[in-house]
Amino acid sequence: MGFFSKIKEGLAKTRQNVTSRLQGMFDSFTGANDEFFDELEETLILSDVGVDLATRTVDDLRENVKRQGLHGAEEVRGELERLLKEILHFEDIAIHTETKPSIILVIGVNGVGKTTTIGKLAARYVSEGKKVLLCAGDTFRAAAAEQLTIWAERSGADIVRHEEGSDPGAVIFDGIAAAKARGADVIICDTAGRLHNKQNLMNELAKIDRIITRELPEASRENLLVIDATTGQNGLIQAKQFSEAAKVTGLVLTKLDGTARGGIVFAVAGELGIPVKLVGVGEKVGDLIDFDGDDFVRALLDGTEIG
Ligand SMILES: Nc1nc2c(ncn2[C@@H]2O[C@H](COP(=O)(O)OP(=O)(O)OP(=O)(O)O)[C@@H](O)[C@H]2O)c(=O)[nH]1
Ligand SMILES: [Mg+2]
Repeated sequence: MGFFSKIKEGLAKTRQNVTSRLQGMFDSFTGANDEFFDELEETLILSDVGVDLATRTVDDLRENVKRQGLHGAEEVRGELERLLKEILHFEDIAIHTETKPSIILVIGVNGVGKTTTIGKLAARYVSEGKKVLLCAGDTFRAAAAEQLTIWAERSGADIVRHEEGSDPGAVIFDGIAAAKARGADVIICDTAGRLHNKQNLMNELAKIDRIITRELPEASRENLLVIDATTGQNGLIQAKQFSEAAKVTGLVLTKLDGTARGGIVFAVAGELGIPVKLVGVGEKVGDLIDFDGDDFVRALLDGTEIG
């Protein structure tokens, strides 16, 4: 299944909510008047685009429609599509794994889907013929390393883990050494989503980030922040906090299948200025897709059934 069909399927709940509402608006379109723009703004806000961004987008649309003299429903829809695509457009949305080894650090609050995303990513790289090493950097929760071990076995990746309660920085350090010794292509590091307090967590992440920089100064490097799409605008607040601990190179938006408010994608990309690189649309290993902003917008605005 291509990204377009897969994202359409993953967006089923959002499509029932947002897409059908937009479709209804364009079906009964009688002109780009205040009523139309107000309803559009409301629809965007209800889909979690965020008040500021929704207002800005509708203002831009209003202005462009006027300036370019756009009339019919298709013309207005086309301009809306262009504006939405612009929000999601970033020059570089690749996950960089060029060097051997390359390293991906996965961060985010507890329960957002970090470990699951790592399992899915590991399976993907292994299937591409890469040697993958997982680092169990979440030493806080007893079951965390166990969960990662299951994903490692399932996907055919190696794993480096220490005892519960040990220093996460030491696990990452050992993981990097093991990757160098074993000739691994990609290292993927799990981290805790919760420690005794938030400041602890941020300090720990900053420390891990420094260790990676020191041990692999030339390596391709990703710090992926995982955000649960169902938590709405809360995800934005988390993202701002994590960005202070480590430079986030990309966002992973999980559980898009579980929300009727997929507009959160615009909020995170638009407000944070960080590209969405991956989206999770289910719990299974294949339910992780490379994000494509153009297709995402098309899937959101396309009122036809999944083909
Ligand atoms: N529906 C759906 N569920 C998901 C997705 N990604 C993860 N999950 C589920 O979310 C739950 C939490 O996932 P984890 O991967 O354990 O989350 P975590 O961030 O590692 O959590 P902590 O280790 O507690 O910090 C699990 O039940 C996953 O199966 C997704 O894209 N869609
Ligand atoms: Mg976890």
